[in-house]
Amino acid sequence: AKKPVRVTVTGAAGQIGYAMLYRIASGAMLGPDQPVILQMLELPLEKPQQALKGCMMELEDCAFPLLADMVGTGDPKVAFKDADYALLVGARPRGPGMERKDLLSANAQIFTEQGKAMNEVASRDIRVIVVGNPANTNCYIAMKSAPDLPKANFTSMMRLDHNRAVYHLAAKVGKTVNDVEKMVVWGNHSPTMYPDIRFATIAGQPASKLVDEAWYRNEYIPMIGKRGATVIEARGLSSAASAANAAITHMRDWALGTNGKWVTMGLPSDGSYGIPEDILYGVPVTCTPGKYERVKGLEIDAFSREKMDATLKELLEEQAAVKDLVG
Ligand code: NAX
Repeated sequence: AKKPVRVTVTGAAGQIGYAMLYRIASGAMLGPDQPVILQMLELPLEKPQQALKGCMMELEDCAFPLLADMVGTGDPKVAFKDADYALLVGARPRGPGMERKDLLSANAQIFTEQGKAMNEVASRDIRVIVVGNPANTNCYIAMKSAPDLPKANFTSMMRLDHNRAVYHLAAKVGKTVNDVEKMVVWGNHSPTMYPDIRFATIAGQPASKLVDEAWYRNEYIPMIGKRGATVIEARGLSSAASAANAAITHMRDWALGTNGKWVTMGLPSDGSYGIPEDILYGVPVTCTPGKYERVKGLEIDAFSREKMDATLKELLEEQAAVKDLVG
């Protein structure tokens, strides 16, 4: 049998955490033959710690064969100890009257602390996905706070945006998600993201020939960008099951590979596509087990450049707002 790996989940008792823990413990993330040890972090306050205990009772009661052990804690140094994978979901939500800058700085503190804890106690090749918003900038902060860990191991979640983009493109032409290849969602996890279908195919046909350009520009792009808000309107709560699923598939693809299929990850930029180095930005990748590789050399036309620069501008503004708090 394989040796268990340690998986940290922060914000474990929140709604995404609750939709995520049981799937990780069932093998949905790392495969049906990989035992896991769940290391769950919640705020060190009575209510969230109590809720976390409840989640752990349910994990016990699932009797998952792959769940080798579990830890629940309010201390990041316990949660990240020797961790091989970390899903950073917990973040400070925007409260009433809170300015964008306050939100960024509250999160900068959380992700500085967690980055430092990982730097100190995690496995030297811990693989990290940041889900908590603003995900790309939070990931940037964690990465900068963990200088002894490989930068390339810090990623942010663009996969929910990617999955939304795939589904709605397939649905438009009456096909299924299985028919869609080579989707890209560039940039920030925010309404400025740019779902780019120029390389996409649907059942082997170029997507841009199958859908109307005006629909793509005027309806599809804004619909994908605002999908999170549309779910909130309907459900009264933000996306949780789909967000947990996106994080799990992001990690699964990274750990087990994509067999040549393109997926979108937020990665620290290597300078390609005109994105300044280290900015966390959604780009297309393929994965082989344990390793992602950027899809390189894609042509960027004028429309795309404008869209990619607009979402970059927002990321640069976020970065500027937290500059003094980093590193
Ligand atoms: P919830 O408020 O239900 O859960 C968050 C949990 O995190 C709470 O239980 C809270 O106690 C805990 N927490 C807060 N600060 C913490 C800290 N410093 N250490 C440990 N735990 C902490 O939110 P939920 O709906 O689960 O969403 C979590 C985050 O995901 C939010 O920031 C949300 O904006 C973000 N999302 C990101 C998405 C993406 O695509 N990148 C999509 C979905 C989601 O909106």
